Amino acid sequence: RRPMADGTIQEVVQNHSSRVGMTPEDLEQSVLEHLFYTCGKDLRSATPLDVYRAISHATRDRLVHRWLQSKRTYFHHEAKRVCYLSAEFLIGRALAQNLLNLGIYHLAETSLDHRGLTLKDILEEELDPGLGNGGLGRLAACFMESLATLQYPAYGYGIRYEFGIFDQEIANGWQVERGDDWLRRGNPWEVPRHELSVGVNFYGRVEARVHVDGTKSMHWVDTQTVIGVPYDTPILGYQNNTVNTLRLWSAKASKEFNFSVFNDGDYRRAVEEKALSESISKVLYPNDESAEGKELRLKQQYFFVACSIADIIRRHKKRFDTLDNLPDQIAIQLNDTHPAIAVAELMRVLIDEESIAWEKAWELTKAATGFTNHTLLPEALEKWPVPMFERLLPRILQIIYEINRRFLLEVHVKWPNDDERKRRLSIIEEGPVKHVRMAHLAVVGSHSVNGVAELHSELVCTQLMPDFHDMWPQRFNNKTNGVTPRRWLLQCNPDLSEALTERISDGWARDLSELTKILEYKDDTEFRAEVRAIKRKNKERLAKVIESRHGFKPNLDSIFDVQVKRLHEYKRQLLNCLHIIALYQDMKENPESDRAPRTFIFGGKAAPGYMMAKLHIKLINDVADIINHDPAIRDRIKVVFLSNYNVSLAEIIIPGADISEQISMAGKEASGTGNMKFAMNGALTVGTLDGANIEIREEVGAENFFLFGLKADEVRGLKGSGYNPNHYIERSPRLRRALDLIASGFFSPDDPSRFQPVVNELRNLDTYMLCADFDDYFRAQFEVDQCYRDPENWTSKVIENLGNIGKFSSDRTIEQYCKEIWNLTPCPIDLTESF
Ligand code: 7GP
Repeated sequence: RRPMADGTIQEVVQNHSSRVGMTPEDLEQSVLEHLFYTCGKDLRSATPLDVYRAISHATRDRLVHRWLQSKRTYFHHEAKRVCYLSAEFLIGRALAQNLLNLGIYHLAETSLDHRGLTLKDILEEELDPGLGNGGLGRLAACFMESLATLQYPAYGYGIRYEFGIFDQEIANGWQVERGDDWLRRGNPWEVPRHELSVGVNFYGRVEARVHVDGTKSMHWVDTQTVIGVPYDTPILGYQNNTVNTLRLWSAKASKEFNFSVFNDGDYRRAVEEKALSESISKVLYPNDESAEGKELRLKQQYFFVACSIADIIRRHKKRFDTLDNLPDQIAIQLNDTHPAIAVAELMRVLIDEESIAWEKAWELTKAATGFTNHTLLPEALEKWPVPMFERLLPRILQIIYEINRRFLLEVHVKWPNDDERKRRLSIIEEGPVKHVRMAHLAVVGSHSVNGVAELHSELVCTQLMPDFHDMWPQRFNNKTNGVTPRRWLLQCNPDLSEALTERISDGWARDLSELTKILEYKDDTEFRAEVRAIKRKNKERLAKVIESRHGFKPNLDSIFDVQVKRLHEYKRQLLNCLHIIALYQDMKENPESDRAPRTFIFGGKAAPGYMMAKLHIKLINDVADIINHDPAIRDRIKVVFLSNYNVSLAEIIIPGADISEQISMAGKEASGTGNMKFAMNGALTVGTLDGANIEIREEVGAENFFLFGLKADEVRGLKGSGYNPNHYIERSPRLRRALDLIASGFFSPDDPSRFQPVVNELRNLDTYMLCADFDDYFRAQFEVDQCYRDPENWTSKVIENLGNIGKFSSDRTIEQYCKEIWNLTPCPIDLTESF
């Protein structure tokens, strides 16, 4: 044997058994080695952070051979892969997830225990990567996990924001934002790949060159270049050998600094240019469902898309000497319109760099690309002013104009002389300032357009893009969202997981439809008691968090009634708050009234510029302050706003919930995914017929779901015929009284008119129809109370929810994307195969 043989995966792995071995001793050895060699510490001097780093590296080591082997397998088997382009990946903490998916969680507990350390505490050392705002980013993370678990070749492409979603503090009831410096402790999960850096062009101008043979080519010249450096994070499947890659791009200046400026003595300006380039990947825009018209945001989008397309083409050309088979090899999925510019960028690369004819390039682009819409809110539709676009990306704008010209010709053939229709369909919106409509570009450049729940997909066809649906009805389809049961049951609810596994064995974690087997135990008194005991334990865990932050421990016998999600008027946290106020007034008026005690728990961030949402946070906190301190109420009502809701806090809150609030105005919530997580963890839903609530109710049974409110078509009808909130306020003494109490300054004695804007909106406009839904909501909540008094009945509803929630695994969603949009087949990884 040569001292340094050929260095194959198999050989390296053999020589480093402590780095891949799976006994407690192997792991212990490996952790100690990393403490020593990676952290430069021994056990005596190690801090908890050092231990976290060491065990993370020891865990990562166990992924590396699977990771390399996955890449090689895909390459050699020419497996078609999906490239999921998303401006957000809200992945949450990695260590516990990787230990679980490797199947060594308990082993790691044991190894640390040998050294007097507790894994649970070490896990808390990991900062939660917040590289997303909410549902859209978290969905991307669930998809990446499911893709790996189902052994599909997949790459996630996004931005390595230096600062993720802001940290939220609550100061005197108001939201205060702080920068999220999530990399300050280093990140053991990422691997930079400097050798795969990509240059991205901005600004400059386009030069047409006519060649001797009469052909013309376009050249984007005098550009400013920014370098994209990829950072790779491994995504491991559940107890298999698949490790896919999440590749996030970080912006780096192409010149460290401008030497001529430096030599002229202007050191500040020389460094400033560098800082400007690198600002591209500096921070995540914290808007949820509202477009940000800033140039820097467009730069971010083009930056990560251009890097990703270059990477895709590079890898393809390494394997094939043609691009004709591109759509047989890759599927590109656009996660909303943030990466929609990929349509034009892929065209640019195919035409300008690969000299492919327009028609052929267009065929390839459309065949490769799919587009998912995530919201119907008009304010979320991205539009870029043409003058800005032209300055920043002149060549891309030219290509978009050409795409549009050819598209409008197609429209003309289908509907001659229908100029109004052309105006509606055009990628370019006319007006004092022209705008590029990114959703139009995405639809025109894709072979598939999908919504994220049945109702939502239907509304995409009938309300959002009816003209496009007229044009290409076959292009539109639905893919109802799902969540990964590994993180959202196995990891966050270990006791419930164990109780399930004990009865129906462990198959549910890879096939969630197996949960139906638990329905056999619906009437088993022992199982029911266990379900209740587990919920109580999870409530206790949540209560401890509340106690540590708020100084009181909620009554574990109270209903834990939870609404956690981004703050938005359409999600109607305010309706929940009105119910609390009405309940409070009822109790004050009738102290003997015998309603079940409740703990109302809120969590969620408001976009920093969204004043009304921030005022709602303040209202919830002011209401909490008054009610929690009212001696007449005792602990029959408590209200808590938990600050800085994020993935790791969700993992504690969701298993501790009795009631899940999913109360958006019908027709506004595209799907929701929190709704699925709660039902999966034994909470009952109070909800409207919106998004995936409809399908959840269908699955778990109407009798196991607290329904209220207008339906989407009723909302539309009422809006159409002139909605007047006063009509409802007059007829509802409870609602009137609650509004009067807020308006009186009762909750804001230091500033009695503080909540006047809230009351005015409800009395004058009530855009989201809280007034119309209030009485029915109150009725549904009363039913919740009645039901909670009968624990056996409640538990049987909980079990019906659990047993019928299988559809909402993201595994099911991903199987549908693979079969119906991407045309992918699984590519299992064999660690013994050598290439
Ligand atoms: C969200 C939708 O609001 C939510 O209903 C859905 O479950 C989730 O996407 C995943 O599909 N949308 C966003 O988070 C968002 O920012 C604007 O949409 C682009």
